[in-house]
Amino acid sequence: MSELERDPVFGAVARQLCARGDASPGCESPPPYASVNCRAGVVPAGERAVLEEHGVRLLPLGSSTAPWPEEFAAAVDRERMEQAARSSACAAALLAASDAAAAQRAAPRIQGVVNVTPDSFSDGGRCFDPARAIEHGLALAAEGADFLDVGAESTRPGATPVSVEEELARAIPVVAGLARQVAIPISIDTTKAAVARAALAAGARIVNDVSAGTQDPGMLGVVAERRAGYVAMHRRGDPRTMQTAPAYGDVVAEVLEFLRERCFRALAAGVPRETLWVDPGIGFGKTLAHNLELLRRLQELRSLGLPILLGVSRKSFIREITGADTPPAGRIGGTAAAVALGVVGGAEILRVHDVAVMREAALVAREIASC
Ligand code: PMM
Repeated sequence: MSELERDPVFGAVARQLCARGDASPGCESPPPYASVNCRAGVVPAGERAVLEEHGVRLLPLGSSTAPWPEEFAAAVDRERMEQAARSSACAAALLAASDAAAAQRAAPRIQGVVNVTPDSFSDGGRCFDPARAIEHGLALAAEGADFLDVGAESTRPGATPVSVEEELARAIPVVAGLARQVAIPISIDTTKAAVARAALAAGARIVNDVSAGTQDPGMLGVVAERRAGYVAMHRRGDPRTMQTAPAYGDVVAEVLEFLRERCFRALAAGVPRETLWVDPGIGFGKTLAHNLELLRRLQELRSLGLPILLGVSRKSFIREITGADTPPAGRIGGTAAAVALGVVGGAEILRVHDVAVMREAALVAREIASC
């Protein structure tokens, strides 16, 4: 058994979590009766008995056709599961995964982007001046953003890295200024532990790390120590190299495996599971075909049982589809389409530049999808 499979959350149960309310004729347990698909041997016999006693039936992997954890969340009897969780680690893990799945049914949340860079592709340095960046963040909050994401190093393909000193000088006054004036949580978009630490001290509450901890070995420790939220995003290579002929066998499986491994590392470093989000990293080391495949099969990432953050806003895959030479700020229709389908695919947090419009798109998509 791998290290991951032994982990109570990502392992035996949540990894295979793939459940449905059981409507089979002849089922004697009182409804609701929830089934979980589980590979043979991963749940110890003693735990299996406790689960069955409390209304959860373990089925062999592949014997159920309804694959998503929220169906388990809807079918499970919470009170009985809480009882089971007292004597079964598997039941506790299932309950945690089921809660995460239930949270995913809640309204999508919008993260507004504040780039304090001279060279971001999406807004071309509009907010490089700290006072303008703060003003922009306040405007996004007024438009209804649930979070603000402050970034001071461009991640666009070909971007040159900036030093820690430069990134601190750009980001910290903006984080501090916004934290004094808005009640919504602020995330710092950085791959550097020193920047994350300073931003958390200045009032940020979440670290958005597009390298998922692969760039700076100190990052996960800082996040755990400060009990901050953490976004682990998938990317291949770094901004200088990532668009040089990216290749995958199965892009979704590879992104999923990467995120699973990175989240496991975050958990091992002491980052609480409740504060982890995952992100497939649209446009980061991916061709148009890879981006489309990830968006089409986004729901497969839900098997991690963690909220999915999706960043599609104004990205160049939209231009590649439309062929229109519109500047990034004009890609609103394409962004709204991708946001709407992302919500249907299970994205819970949408990272966008145009908060009010995308909030509307996300809410309408959510409502239609949950009918
Ligand atoms: N995209 C950009 C920057 N940071 N962070 C996350 N988690 N996900 C993304 O997709 C993402 C990101 C690049 O876009 P920008 O230049 O508009 O910030």
